Amino acid sequence: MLEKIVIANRGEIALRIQRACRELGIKTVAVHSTADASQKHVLLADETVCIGPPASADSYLNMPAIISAAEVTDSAAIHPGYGFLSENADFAERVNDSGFIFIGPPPRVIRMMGDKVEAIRAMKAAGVPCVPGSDGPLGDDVDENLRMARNIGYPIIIKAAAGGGGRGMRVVNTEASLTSSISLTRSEARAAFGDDTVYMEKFLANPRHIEFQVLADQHGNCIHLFERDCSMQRRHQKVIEEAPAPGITPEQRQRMGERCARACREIGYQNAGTFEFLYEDGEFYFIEMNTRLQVEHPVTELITGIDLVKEQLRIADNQPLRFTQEDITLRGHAIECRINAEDPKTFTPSPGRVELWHPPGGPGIRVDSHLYSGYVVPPFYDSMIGKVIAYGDDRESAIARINIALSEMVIEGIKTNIPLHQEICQHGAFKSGGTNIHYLEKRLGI
Ligand code: MV4
Repeated sequence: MLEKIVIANRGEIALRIQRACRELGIKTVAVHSTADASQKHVLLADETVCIGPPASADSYLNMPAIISAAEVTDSAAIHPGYGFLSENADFAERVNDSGFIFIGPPPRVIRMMGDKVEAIRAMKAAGVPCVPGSDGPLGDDVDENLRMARNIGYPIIIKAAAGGGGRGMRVVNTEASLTSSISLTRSEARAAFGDDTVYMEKFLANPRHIEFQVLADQHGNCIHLFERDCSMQRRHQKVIEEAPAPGITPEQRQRMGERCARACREIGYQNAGTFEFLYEDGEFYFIEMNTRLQVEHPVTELITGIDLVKEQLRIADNQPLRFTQEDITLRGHAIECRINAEDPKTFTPSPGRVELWHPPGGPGIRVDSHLYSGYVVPPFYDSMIGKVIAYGDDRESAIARINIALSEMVIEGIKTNIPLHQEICQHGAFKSGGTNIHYLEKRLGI
């Protein structure tokens, strides 16, 4: 097994990765900014290295500083967590070229999935259903683009190949605005990503966001771990996730899961990954692949009993998967609420000192958080301060448990979105399942 690794992240996920390392007997090196010296995982680490000032660009995105930390601590590998450098193919390559293991897929695959046109091309070739669209980059031939959009049917959406996660997209409702919309999206993509490649898709009006988890080792074994529903979002930030997705039949689950696992084999995928789909009128449409561990991975862990981070570490250590697809079974239901340090009404960040922290507990409750009483939430990073995850025999009992947990937990000193979670989790539309991506912004009117 790997002897020692660098955790190139902060907050709850750094602590989560550290716990997995402890279970496997792996020593941990916490790299942190000057603002994060008192983070829980830093205090608990075997070794710590300060990698720069508070701004992410100078610390958690500082590739030479992180790789130097691996060198001076004689670490074997680097776990990037999520966000920051986790999907940066250049970073993964530099980690490998410096003689360390990047705990994630090979740089080539990260790069391929980072280009959404390439990702769709690969998935289509592997038999994964995609949204009807241009199946490649748009050219500058105005008539050709008009013809293509008319064939697909309006509304359509123009997306930047280098975008993703909601960045660099524009919906086009009528032919009259197509050409100017393509030009605008191109300019924005050039400015934002340094790449003006754009493509076209049929715009789905009221889809759900459903994603499949996969694990692939370095020996060609790939499995799926069912799906999550992440439709409860606001401005492309997920708020609540659950597994399995309400209303998906065992047959649909197995069919799509197996297609994802097969696609992994075909593209040479390794480590943990997620296939993102839009789901509308009973059909799945692939949109993007995330080549990292995700925030919402615990809901999958709870319904499968598999520790995804420990599996990531074993895969990085070149061990074959310890289970086949037939060994993976789905049991019960799990719901995760992301707790943010923010005003529950205005969504403005609310950093500051946590005067009191009383986590919820009891049967079926998991809390992934780096909070402690006296911890100061810094203003420099993402406002997520933890996740509360409830497991139950079925969706109804998971909802009952998440509501109890939300009413039990106490965070004083800063504002949090707990009241928002309570509103959602007591709302009839959520309780009946199958809300779509517009629910929070439209139905709940926020
Ligand atoms: C779409 C779409 C409708 N039709 N593509 C937004 C994030 C990025 N991952 C893809 N996104 C969308 N792509 C087609 N063809 C609607 C969205 C979308 C969305 C998707 C998932 C979760 C939340 C969303 C919120 C707004 C729009």
